[in-house]
Amino acid sequence: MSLKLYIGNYNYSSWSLRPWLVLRKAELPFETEVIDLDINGYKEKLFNLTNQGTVPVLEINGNRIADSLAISEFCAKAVPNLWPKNSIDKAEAKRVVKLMHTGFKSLRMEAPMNLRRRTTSKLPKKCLDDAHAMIELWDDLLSRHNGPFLFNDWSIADAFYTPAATRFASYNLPRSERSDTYISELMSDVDFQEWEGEAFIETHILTDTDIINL
Ligand SMILES: N[C@@H](CCC(=O)N[C@@H](CS)C(=O)NCC(=O)O)C(=O)O
Repeated sequence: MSLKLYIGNYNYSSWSLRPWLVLRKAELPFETEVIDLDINGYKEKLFNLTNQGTVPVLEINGNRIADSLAISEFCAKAVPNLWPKNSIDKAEAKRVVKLMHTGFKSLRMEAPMNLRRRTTSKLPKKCLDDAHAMIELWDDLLSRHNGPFLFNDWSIADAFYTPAATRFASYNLPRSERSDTYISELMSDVDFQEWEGEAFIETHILTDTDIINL
């Protein structure tokens, strides 16, 4: 099987990071191609890949699928154990992944992933409410599953919350001790560290994202 993952910029593209982590944990060999976002002609490039006009996109033997969740589901069909084994945990993991995929909008807008960023500036209340709700969700799952991950062993749920974890570090968001340990666990993951290393040396800058909450 020949796999190629088209991604956005390492520093900013949270949706790209998720399936990249899933492919890594699945140990499926894949090539990566970065598409610089928000520059002349970038949207055309994205629409040339799929009619969704976004990254990530996974090319499988010449066929392409867009969307972080669709790509993750493809990997979970190809390789066992990317979702929790227990069927109740699996159902709940899918619920919390969907929640991340569609929810926490203010946190996503007001505190976008920006791996090079460290700031202590004040964030809007809605964004802080989202962050608080995420910590409550993590604390509940971690206390019920005995950690270090949301469902004990690493799963797609942890891939979906890794970009969110980085926002707590970038924007100095309040968190419980238990969730702080979880954030450290995700951010010290060897695959995440490789991605972050790419972000640190990447030169493409999204000025509009960098000036949010300066
Ligand atoms: N629901 C999609 C969202 C993908 C998405 O919004 N990707 C961003 C990059 S992180 C993108 O392609 N932005 C370019 C644009 O919207 O013009 C997914 O899960 O993959």
